[in-house]
Amino acid sequence: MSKKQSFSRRQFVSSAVSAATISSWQPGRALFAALAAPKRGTRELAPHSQVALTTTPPWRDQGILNLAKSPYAKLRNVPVHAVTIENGFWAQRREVNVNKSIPSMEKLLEANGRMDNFRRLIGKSSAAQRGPVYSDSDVYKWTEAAGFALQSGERPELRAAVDKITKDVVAAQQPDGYLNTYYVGDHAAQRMEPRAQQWGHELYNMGHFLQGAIAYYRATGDRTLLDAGIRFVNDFLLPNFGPGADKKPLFSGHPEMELALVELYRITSDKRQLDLAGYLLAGDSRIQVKPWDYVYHFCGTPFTSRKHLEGHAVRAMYACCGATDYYLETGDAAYWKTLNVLWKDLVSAQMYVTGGVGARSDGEAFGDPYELPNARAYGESCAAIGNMMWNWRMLAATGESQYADVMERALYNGINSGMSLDGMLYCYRNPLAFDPSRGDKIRNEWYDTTCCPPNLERTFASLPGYFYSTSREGVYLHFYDNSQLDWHLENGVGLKVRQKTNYPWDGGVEITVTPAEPVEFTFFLRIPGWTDTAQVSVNGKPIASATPGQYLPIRRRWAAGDVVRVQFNMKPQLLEANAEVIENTGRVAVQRGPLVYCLEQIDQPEGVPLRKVALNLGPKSRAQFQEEFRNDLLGGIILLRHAGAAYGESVEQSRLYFPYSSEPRKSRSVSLTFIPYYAWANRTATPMQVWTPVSQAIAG
Ligand code: FUB
Ligand code: ZN
Repeated sequence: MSKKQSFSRRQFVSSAVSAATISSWQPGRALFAALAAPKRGTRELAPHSQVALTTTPPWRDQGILNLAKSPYAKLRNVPVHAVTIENGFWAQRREVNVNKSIPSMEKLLEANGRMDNFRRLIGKSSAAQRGPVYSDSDVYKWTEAAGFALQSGERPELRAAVDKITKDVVAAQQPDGYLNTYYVGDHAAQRMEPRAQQWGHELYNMGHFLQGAIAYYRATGDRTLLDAGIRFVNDFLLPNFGPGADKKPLFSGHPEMELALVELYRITSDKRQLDLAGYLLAGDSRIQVKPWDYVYHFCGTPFTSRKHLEGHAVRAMYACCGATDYYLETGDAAYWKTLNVLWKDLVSAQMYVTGGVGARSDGEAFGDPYELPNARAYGESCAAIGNMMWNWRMLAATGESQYADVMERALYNGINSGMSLDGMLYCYRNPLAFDPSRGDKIRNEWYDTTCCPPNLERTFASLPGYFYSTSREGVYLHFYDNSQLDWHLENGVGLKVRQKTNYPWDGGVEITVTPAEPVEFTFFLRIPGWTDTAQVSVNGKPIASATPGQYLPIRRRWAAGDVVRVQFNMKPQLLEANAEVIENTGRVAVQRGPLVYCLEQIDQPEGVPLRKVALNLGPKSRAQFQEEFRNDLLGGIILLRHAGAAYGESVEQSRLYFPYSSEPRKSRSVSLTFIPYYAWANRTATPMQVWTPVSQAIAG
């Protein structure tokens, strides 16, 4: 029996519609009614008039997600503008992002015809359509990156650049609300046909459109793009697609629209948009695809029937984001159960130590459990970003630090590696071992499928919005870096929090808490899972019970100038992988604080190839790392040195197979130099590896 057949219509409907939507529902009619009924204040308006938008909080104060009214969110987002990341680790990165990456990406999108694709439709260009079917999303993701950058402050040039392209994009929208630059002309007949739904990315593009439109709206209050997105959803999708005999079924093909629809719902309060997200997540049994396609596309079959992560990794991560968003609004227990099953699968068998996901290049997909190859790792930047986005939603649902730990792992490593230090080159794949002699160029300015570069840009631009959350009890601090929060508690009392630190190089953070008036609340301090000890004090008085991997709740009456001091243990650690991860047998990875380290050939002694080295973990040298801060190297890093062994070439070992010998292999002592993984491939292309073999045979 195919997966599809195993779901009854009732299961499908019940998972698509929240109990809140329908108090007494008639099978087969309720979802139809929920999606089709005109809503007062929205559909009763003429199609092109403006939909009323939520005013809680006002647009300027909405976070990355507007969870202000989400009934199942424990934590609420803090707007991007409320956090200023100052001189330090992320400021450097974000500076490059906004001054180099975002402007250069605009030029590249122009040079590669992505903007002309829109202009052609409005008679402003005669250039032929360029790029794959998902090319529109490149422009929209860039718009989102610009939108987040503008949430952090005025940038007239950037704003003008967005406004310019926005005019052309909106002008290219069809009168019925449809918008796509590929399914026009000769391709118009295929528009939203089953095959196009499966492979054509029409909904994926428009999902990114909505995200870009929302970020830009939250930066500027300009709703031009947002209104166009609402037209697409309200005038084109809702009247024509969805459950019910008079509507065509939808298959999202590449999940993305789901999470965008929920965020749109958070702006419009139009429940049909949330229901449509639920409908997409549930799948429509009228669309039949091959069983393999339900795996690959990670949609089309009820999300709540999923038992493990599989198929295309970005699709799966975005589906999990959408499903968590849907849960945050509906509290549907079946979703929560599935999300937990999938999350467990993620952290126990599918995630790289860098936070990257999606091991296989074939299908850009999750592999079998524990299939985490190093050199062949795919680890697409977009998938690591999807991982972080999903965990942000899980964190909002629970307030549990385990989700922030995954976010931090992905952010500092598998995401951060995706953009070169000068902000001009990008990794699509983020492997954990690499040999350039095989001809692969890992960092490139442009990819014809250029999903990752603007995705990285929007992530770095949105970063301030991930530092804090609020809850009814107080405020949560998730990420450490020099920064200032200027926001308020949920009871309205103003709150400033200043962090002073040299994190992630140093484990000490000084946090000054300044409420507008003395007030009792809980300050939830994230104690990262990677530290084995954490000393915390408030105004010099030690606070016991800081537990790694949990938030430390500090409840007290806070007054202006209270100081929390935190000290995490930054001693480098050696990590082993589960024995099922066969490639890592006998190997260790090095992590210091949140940063995973790697060996790059260029840093090793002359004539010592990486494939012939081992870390000397004999009794005297075990985990004895020397740390050196190098301001002049890779933007300023702490590099680590450790005793190692370099094996010579023996005649036997040059053969494919040779007789076993119990004699220890001959080696000489060398010093191995590790750099943070995110900084790899920023110099001459040389081999790299994260997991290094261990030698115990040698006395240290
Ligand atoms: O299909 C659109 C994007 O292109 C996916 O998210 C990436 O994996 C790449 O295939
Ligand atoms: Zn990508």
